[in-house]
Amino acid sequence: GALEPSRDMAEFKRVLNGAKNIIAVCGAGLSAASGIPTFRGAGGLWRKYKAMSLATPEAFAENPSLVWQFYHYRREKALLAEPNSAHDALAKFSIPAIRHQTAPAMDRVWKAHAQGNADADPAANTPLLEMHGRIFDVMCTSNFCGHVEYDKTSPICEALGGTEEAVEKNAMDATIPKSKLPRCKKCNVLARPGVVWFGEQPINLDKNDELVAAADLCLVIGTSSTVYPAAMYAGLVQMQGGKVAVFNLDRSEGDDEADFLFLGPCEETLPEALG
Ligand code: BJW
Ligand code: ZN
Repeated sequence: GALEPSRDMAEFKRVLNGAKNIIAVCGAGLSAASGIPTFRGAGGLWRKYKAMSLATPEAFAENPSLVWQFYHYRREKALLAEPNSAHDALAKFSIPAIRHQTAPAMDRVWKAHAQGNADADPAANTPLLEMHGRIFDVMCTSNFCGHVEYDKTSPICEALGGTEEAVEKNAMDATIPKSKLPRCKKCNVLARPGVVWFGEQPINLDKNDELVAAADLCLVIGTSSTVYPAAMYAGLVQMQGGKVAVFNLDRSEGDDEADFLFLGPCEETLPEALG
């Protein structure tokens, strides 16, 4: 719009209280305060490493050892993470909105998410749709098998153990033979991280579309809004007359179109906004 987004918290709370269907598009910035590096932006992983050389199926086919080294490093980081106050604020806020599920259960789902933990049954009535997969899922590369297993083993395989130090020093060097990389526990074919890479189809798109179509308020939290189709959701909500509120450390793609813009660490702004 022609207007600058509002930074009026009281006005945002009025909109929040009046909203019937609220969705949140959450990016890597949500977990920055938990010590998990973001992709882009200050301190982002892809300042050091070329995104396209690691997060594509082609990169994995070319050099599975290098790609596994990168994911092993990030798995180890995620294992150390604890939920931060932005996760807590979302958990507390979503509890009354969820039917058929007890409050402590929802709290667990969000906490589990923060820790990349699948203790929560993915088939349960969870409000969380992890559209780019989960870092602890290990997936078979055979189309005939397709077995996916949630696996927090540290290290994920013996050969990768200790290689995270080289990643930290920006000297990724893995030349581990395929036979020593993680293998499918069902058919023993080479396994890959169970995440969604560029060019692959995001998970739960139909469910996402349904939620977006019904939403009258979209919170956009800690995302650079550069990756599609996720980056599209806020605009779609606005096109159907809904409001958009962005919570980001810095200015981000398209945030000048938002109705509300709260700049700063979301672990500070979200508890205030949702509390
Ligand atoms: C804080 C903070 C704090 C920091 N508080 N804030 C042109 C147009 C449209 C689409 C395309 C196009 N060209 C190519 C495409 C498609 C492509 C795409 O979007 N490319 C763009 C780069 C242009 N998209 C795809 O390929 C997707 N698939 C697809 O489109 O399939 C088509 C299809 C549809 C239907 C059927 C069949 C096919 C797949 C995208 C997969 C993305 N995968 C990754 C990796 C996941 C695995 C892993 O973990 O490694 O997903 S990439 C990476 O980026 C990850 C993220 O989910 C995603 C978005 O990043 P995010 O979350 O926004 O993080 P950052 O780091 O970018 O931003 C962090 C933000 O937080 C910053 O703004 C900070 O300021 C902020 N922040 N600390 C608040 N404390
Ligand atoms: Zn298999």
